[in-house]
Amino acid sequence: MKEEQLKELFSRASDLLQQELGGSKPTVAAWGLMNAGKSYLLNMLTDHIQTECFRTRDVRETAELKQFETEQYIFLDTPGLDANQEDDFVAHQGAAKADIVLFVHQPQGELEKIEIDFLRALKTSFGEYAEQNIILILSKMDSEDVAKINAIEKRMLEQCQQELDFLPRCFQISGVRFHNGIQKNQDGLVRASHMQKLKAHLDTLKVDSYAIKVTRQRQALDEMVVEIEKAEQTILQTKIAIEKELARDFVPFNRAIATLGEALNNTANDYHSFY
Ligand SMILES: Nc1nc2c(ncn2[C@@H]2O[C@H](COP(=O)(O)OP(=O)(O)OP(=O)(O)O)[C@@H](O)[C@H]2O)c(=O)[nH]1
Ligand SMILES: [Mg+2]
Repeated sequence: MKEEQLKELFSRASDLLQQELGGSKPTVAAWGLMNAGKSYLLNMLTDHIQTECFRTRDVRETAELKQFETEQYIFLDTPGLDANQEDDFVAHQGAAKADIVLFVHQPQGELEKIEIDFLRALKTSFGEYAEQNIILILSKMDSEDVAKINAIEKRMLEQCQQELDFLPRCFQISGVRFHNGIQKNQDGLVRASHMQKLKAHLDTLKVDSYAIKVTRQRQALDEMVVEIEKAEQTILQTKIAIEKELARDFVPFNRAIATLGEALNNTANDYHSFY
């Protein structure tokens, strides 16, 4: 382990310990792969119909955390995950702050391995709150037929159960239908977007933000202790290796000294016997 890595570990630990645990409204973060529809979803959940609060686009758009506060919640947008550790750092920071995570998946097929890996870590960090506070969103449901959307949802839940032993709620959502429904005053479209179902579900959640944050902090600190112990082991092993190497390097030197000592003794003896 390099010195910077060790420093980063300690700075993360101290950030965690200093984290505010109470006081503000619960945070709902949208999290998921790039282009999944996170920002669009948050615009609809916060009733940004005419003007966007969270910028959306077809290419990677969100790079920073962005939030909007409503009466009940703070909604937090995060950059799309793409398995590139550096770029994902901000997204992980966002998820770490959340009390509720909307895990957004677009209907291109089942959950990808990387999504399952992200969900696994998220689930662990939420402890006993995982099943209630991590909500799967199958976005863009308008882009495929009903049978395909249902099949993808079924598969996603199967994957969660089989691979993560986890059965969260899943909502099929169409932000676009909600947007058009509100703009054109068409109740049918609004209903078919399922957005109100999701809003109603969020309203019923009794989020104990303090308890969740304490659980997540404890979990993160436990993981950090394991990392610090690993770092300690690496350092100890390096120390032993250096000591061994030093001892090895001293063998010829010690031998030379011993030979020299012997030679000096012999000379001294010769000298004494001479006189
Ligand atoms: N058909 C359809 N398209 C959608 C829907 N929601 C979002 N989109 C489109 O999907 C694209 C990506 O949407 P964003 O909300 O920007 O996706 P994101 O997950 O925030 O993307 P990043 O921030 O770049 O990771 C945009 O072109 C949206 O218009 C939806 O419900 N239906
Ligand atoms: Mg975005």
